[in-house]
Parts: sequence; C-alpha cells; structure tokens
Amino acid sequence: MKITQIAGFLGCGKTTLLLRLSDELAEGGKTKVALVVNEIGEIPVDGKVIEESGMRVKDIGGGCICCEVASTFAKTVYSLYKDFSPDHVLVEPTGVAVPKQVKQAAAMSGRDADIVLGPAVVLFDATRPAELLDMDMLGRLVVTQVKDADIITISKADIAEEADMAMAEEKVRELNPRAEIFRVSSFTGLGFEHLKQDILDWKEGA
Ligand SMILES: Nc1nc2c(ncn2[C@@H]2O[C@H](COP(=O)(O)OP(=O)(O)O)[C@@H](O)[C@H]2O)c(=O)[nH]1
Ligand SMILES: [Mg+2]
Repeated sequence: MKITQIAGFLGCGKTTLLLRLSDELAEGGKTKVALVVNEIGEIPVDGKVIEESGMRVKDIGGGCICCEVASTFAKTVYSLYKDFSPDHVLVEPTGVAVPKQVKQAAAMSGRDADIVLGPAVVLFDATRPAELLDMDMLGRLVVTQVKDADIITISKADIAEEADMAMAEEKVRELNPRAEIFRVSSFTGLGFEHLKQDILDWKEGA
C-alpha cells in the first residue's frame, strides 16, 4: 500500500486533481484506491458519490493531519490497510500542512503494515505565482511546501498565462532543484500520465 500526498495551498486545485488522479489510478477497478481528506475550511468532498465508484473515502476533521490529529490520521491509514487493503492511498492535507510532517505522520501508521511512502506532490497554482510567493503574505508557508516536495505540479495550466507559468517554474526550480517539475491541468488531463507514472515508479529514498 503506497501513501501519496497531494499538498499545496488552499485553492490550488488539490481536490480536483485528487479526484481525477484517483480515477485514473483505479483503472476501472483494476487497482484499489482510497482517499483521505483533511478539509478544515476547504470545499468538502462528497464521499458518498466517490464511494459509488468502488473507492473508499475517509474524512478527517478537528485539526491538521500534520500536527493536531496526526495520530488519528495514522490510525485511519492503518484501518484502511486492515479493512480495505488498497494499493494506493491518496491524501489531501489542508492547504496549510507541511509535507514533511505529513510524511512523518503517514510513516507512523503501523510497523506491521506493508505501507510504503509515495512522493509528496505539491501543487503550485500557476494563476497567481506572485501572490503565493509574496514573503509578506503566504510566502513562508508556500516556500516550505515547495522545498518539501518531491514532485511539483504547476497547476491550472489550461487557464494560466504563459508568463505566469514560466515564472512559477523558474521560482520553484530555484527553491527546489531536486524535485521534478511539470505542468498539469485537471480539466484537460495535461501531465496526468506523467504524474501517474511517477507515483507508480516512486521509491522512497531512491
Ligand atoms: N481551470 C482550472 N481550474 C481548476 C483546475 N483545478 C482546480 N481548478 C479550480 O480551482 C478551484 C479550487 O480547486 P480545488 O480542487 O477545490 O482546490 P483545493 O482547495 O486545493 O482542494 C475550483 O474552482 C476548481 O474548479 C484546473 O486544472 N484548471
Ligand atoms: Mg480541497
């Protein structure tokens, strides 16, 4: 069971990407996928609708899974492993979560469980790069998220201006030379094959 987080600031497109990606990863039921969402103050996911397609959805409230409710998160992941044994668990932390801490929380989810960590995928909203990196505003948080990422997807490529996307790519590359960076659109499907393959091939520490 591989746990992959889809992180990034509020409104950058996490839920939209998660839903499309889970559908693509499931390959019409060949692969079992579970979703864990932690949506404090975010747009709620309709779990019932998603479960109709054979997936399992867990919603964790009461705080951020990277801190206040890390142990609830770990228990949820473990119970998914026991009761549903998915191949993939996709996790959407809140927009203010720190990816490194989410990884640590996921790693706590059980020693006897056959759980491997997937990459930290961080979305960077290409429609508002200047605002996201503004150090007086969101900057510090967004910079931490970008630095922690294994994969950075430049999101909303279908509507972002080319100049903004180029700026976003340049800035995130400077902040994190280690991560893979590419453009995605959850509306057109741009970048999804790449993302899916990266997640499938990912080996922590490799
Ligand atoms: N044009 C466009 N809009 C998107 C895309 N992904 C998300 N959005 C929109 O961005 C807004 C926030 O998306 P959401 O997935 O809820 O973001 P989250 O807060 O990070 O989970 C919604 O209005 C989405 O419809 C995309 O790839 N292209
Ligand atoms: Mg969301």
